[in-house]
Amino acid sequence: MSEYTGKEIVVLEGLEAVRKRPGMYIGSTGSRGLHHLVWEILDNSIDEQLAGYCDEINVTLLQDGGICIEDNGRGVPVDIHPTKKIPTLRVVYTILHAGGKFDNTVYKVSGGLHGVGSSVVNALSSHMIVEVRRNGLVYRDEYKDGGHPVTPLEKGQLPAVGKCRRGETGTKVTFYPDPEIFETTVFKPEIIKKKLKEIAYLNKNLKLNYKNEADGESITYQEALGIQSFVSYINRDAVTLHDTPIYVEGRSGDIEVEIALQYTNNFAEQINPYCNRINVVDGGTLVTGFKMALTRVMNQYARELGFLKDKDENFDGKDIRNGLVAIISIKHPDPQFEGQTKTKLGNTDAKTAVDEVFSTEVQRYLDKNVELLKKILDNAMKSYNARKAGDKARTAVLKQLNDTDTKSKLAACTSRKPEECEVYIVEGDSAGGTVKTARNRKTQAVLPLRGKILNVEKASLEKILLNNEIKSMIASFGCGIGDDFDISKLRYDKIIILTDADVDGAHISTLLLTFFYRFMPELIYSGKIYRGLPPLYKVDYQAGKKKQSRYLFNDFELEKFRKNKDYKILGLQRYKGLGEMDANQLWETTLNPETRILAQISISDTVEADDITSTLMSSNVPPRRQFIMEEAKYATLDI
Ligand code: 0R9
Repeated sequence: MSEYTGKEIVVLEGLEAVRKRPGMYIGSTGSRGLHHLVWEILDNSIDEQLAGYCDEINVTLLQDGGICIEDNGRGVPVDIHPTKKIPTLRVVYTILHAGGKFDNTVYKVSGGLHGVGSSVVNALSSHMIVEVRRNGLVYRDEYKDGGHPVTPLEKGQLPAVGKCRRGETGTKVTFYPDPEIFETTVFKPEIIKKKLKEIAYLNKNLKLNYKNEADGESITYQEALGIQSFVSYINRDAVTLHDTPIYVEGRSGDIEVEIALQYTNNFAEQINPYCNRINVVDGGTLVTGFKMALTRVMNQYARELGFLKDKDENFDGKDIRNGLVAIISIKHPDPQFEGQTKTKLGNTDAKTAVDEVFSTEVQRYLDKNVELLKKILDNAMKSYNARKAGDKARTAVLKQLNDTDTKSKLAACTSRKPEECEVYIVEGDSAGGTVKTARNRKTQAVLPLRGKILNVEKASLEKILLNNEIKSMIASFGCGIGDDFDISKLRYDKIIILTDADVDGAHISTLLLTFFYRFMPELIYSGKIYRGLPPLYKVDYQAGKKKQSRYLFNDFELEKFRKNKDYKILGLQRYKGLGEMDANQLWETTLNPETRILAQISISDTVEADDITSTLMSSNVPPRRQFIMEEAKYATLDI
């Protein structure tokens, strides 16, 4: 191992720590953690773009299972590091927590690993190759088995392996995730493509070339209009109040602000905030600044244009955000990410900057687009009036929630300890009846729902709150809804959606998920929502002389079973619905915590989350069906 002696021990100790506790650095060793490796490397290229030196990134899924990411930035420096006395490139890729210190970019992307992820990715790879083009030369450094350098240095320097055009610069990283660390090392093209699409929206001058060697697919992602196109994409199936999203941009001190927004005829609002290209899903100061400015500006206009009279109270912020889809993207030189998951921005100057830039620029825009302004105020007025009516309805509903009548559909469990209780939300009264018989009465409650639940994307708050199925759920969970929501009051540790394994069942489940996503999102974020997966088949078979039967949960399992030469299939029953199982079978396959299969629902990223709401909830039928069928096949559900 060349000229490495004492120094290498220190290096490998750092990387060894990463290999011992990968979860601490990348969250998990499942598919999510695996893709995190790609995001870490990509982040470095995006940093280089933010610094103004890179405008193109190639991402190639290699035939042999590796992945190659290449940018045309300045190239990682290869000169000797002043204190470590080895090439800087090797420092970056082998010393934990090296990275940010050396770079002088103004806006450092400070994601999970604060831009120091290169060495972490190396530590978790069985093989990594880094190639840098700089000074008319091509340099290459290679590592094996979790970051051990295998390229001999020449007089302490990284040897050049070839020449390139002078002025041609860039970094190319190829790596192979270590199968000893990861449960799966297979990259999913769909996840990668989605990420690249999101990056393209957030970096309007960046060209991202995707290529998959396995199927020959190649796509270039480039969005000249950036977040403005992102908003159009989210709303692609929605009915919008205006064709082109409003776009404003500006700078306040060191902070750059960009906002795109468009109104739809939906009732829900959706604001996706990004700081330094990181989706701060819990919002924070940048969202507060935006909301304050929007409410103030619109109320001012409403009075000037006579929508509100002197005696009227102001529009509530929610009236003005009714049907709003917005992307806020700011660049901050020193972002403070707060909260347990570091997904909330804390800098107070971000609030002032967003407020200042947005209020000035949106007024400049709306003064020139008075017709659009009137449409927006009209829309707010409708919400204002509906809210007044809704307030009355809400009071009535909250009063009713205490009535035994609303709760009567719930077959409660006897335990009062939320940590051991779960509630099954079951499609239909008849299946509900069987579940009631089959369950463990102490810890399992059952709430049967009649027919399809309301599509909350399309209904007014008043209608939503008067819907019986929704009322039953709010009453049963005990934790309120919307602004009154309090997760500490939730009566159950798990809320399990149990529908038939068919298209209708998948649709009901999607409607329920949408309801939770819009009105009780914390239930999803804190991992309380599950889908029960009832078996699709019961197969009677002979293995040797023994006759046995087994439940199979999907077509893949059946296919696998059919291929197994040790079994002779004697009979196959396909369950059309939960109702076809008796109480014993239902207990064994779907209710018994020891043997059942549950899929925990999570939200993986914004583009995906948007997809579920806008793809599924549009009145455009084909994509909805397609998604439901696809979703029905898989056991791990990300929405
Ligand atoms: C394909 C993935 N790309 C990268 O990982 C990547 C890192 C990187 C980089 C710099 C330029 N491009 C990059 N691509 C860079 C260069 C310089 C200063 N800062 C950053 C320079 O030429 O002066 N680096 C990221 C960290 C480092 N370089 C550093 F620590 F080595 F400086």
